Amino acid sequence: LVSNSRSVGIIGAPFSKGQSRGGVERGPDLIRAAGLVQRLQEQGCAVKDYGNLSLEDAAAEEPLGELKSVRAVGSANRRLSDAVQAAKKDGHTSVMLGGDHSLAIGSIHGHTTAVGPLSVVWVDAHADINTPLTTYTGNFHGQPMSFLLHELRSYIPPLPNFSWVKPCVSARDLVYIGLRDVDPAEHHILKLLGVKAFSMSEVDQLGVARVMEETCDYLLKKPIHLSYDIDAIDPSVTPATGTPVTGGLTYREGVYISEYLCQTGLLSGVDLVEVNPLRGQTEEAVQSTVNTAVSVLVSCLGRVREGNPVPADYRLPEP
Ligand code: 5AB
Ligand code: MN
Ligand code: MN
Ligand code: MN
Repeated sequence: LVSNSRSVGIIGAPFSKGQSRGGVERGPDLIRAAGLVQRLQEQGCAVKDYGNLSLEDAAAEEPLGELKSVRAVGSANRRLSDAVQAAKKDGHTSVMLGGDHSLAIGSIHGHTTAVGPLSVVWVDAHADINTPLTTYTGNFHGQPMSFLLHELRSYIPPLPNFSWVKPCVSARDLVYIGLRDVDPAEHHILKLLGVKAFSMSEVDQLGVARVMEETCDYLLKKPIHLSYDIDAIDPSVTPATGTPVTGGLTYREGVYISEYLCQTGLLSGVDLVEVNPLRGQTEEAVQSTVNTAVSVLVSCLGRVREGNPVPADYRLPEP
């Protein structure tokens, strides 16, 4: 046994309508099948698996202008927000398994509703900060941060099934890591709001250790929500994802980010999103993606590569 006082609440969010590719709704079951719960228990976590939410409505939905599946995204996130609130009220570190990244709306909304103001660390190739009026794909997985930021309130139109979403994060409390595919309007928003961002250029320049030091020096001492898009990591490692972008984090950099945030003691909620088995060319490609997702998660919850300590009352066996 290993000493670890963490209790973890896992919420499966099999939802894909924040983008147009099927398969990402299989993420939660694949990540579980790769042994997430057992790995967490072996490292001493108390785990409660809340199972999968039922989020997908069968009914097809007409786009609202450019925007795809508006009502489905709104109602799925409302349910997710309630589930995350319940997990936080039960005292767990919440772990949301996606699903696509539009689910960050409900996950972060629920987290902050339960615990108060948060820091948000967004690890992603993309900034996901388009507004419903700047998006040119119409996909909500490219927009979640715009709904959450106080500073963007006046740029968000009213949308069906979104009236419950209230901005709840300040631009000052947001840090991006891994950016390398940012739309012009998103870039404008990041500069306008002065958002702290470590693109892949800064990871190259400073190294991941300094990026994490600067991230944690910058952030105030609030509970941290980590929203981890698997496409932050290089597609040579995590190819099975909807919008891969070359030039990403190595496996080791990706795990280091998790380890570092874990050891702050402030990590209070995690999303792991955008694992899509139908986007892997081979079984190995899918397994590499899923196993990396599990490594990222166990590192968020106390796994350290040097080996984890035994409990204080451990006695080395004598013959
Ligand atoms: B992901 C794009 N900026 O808005 C858009 O994978 C891509 O959750 C979004 O980071 C990628 O559709 C969304 C072109
Ligand atoms: Mn992304
Ligand atoms: Mn994303
Ligand atoms: Mn993606």
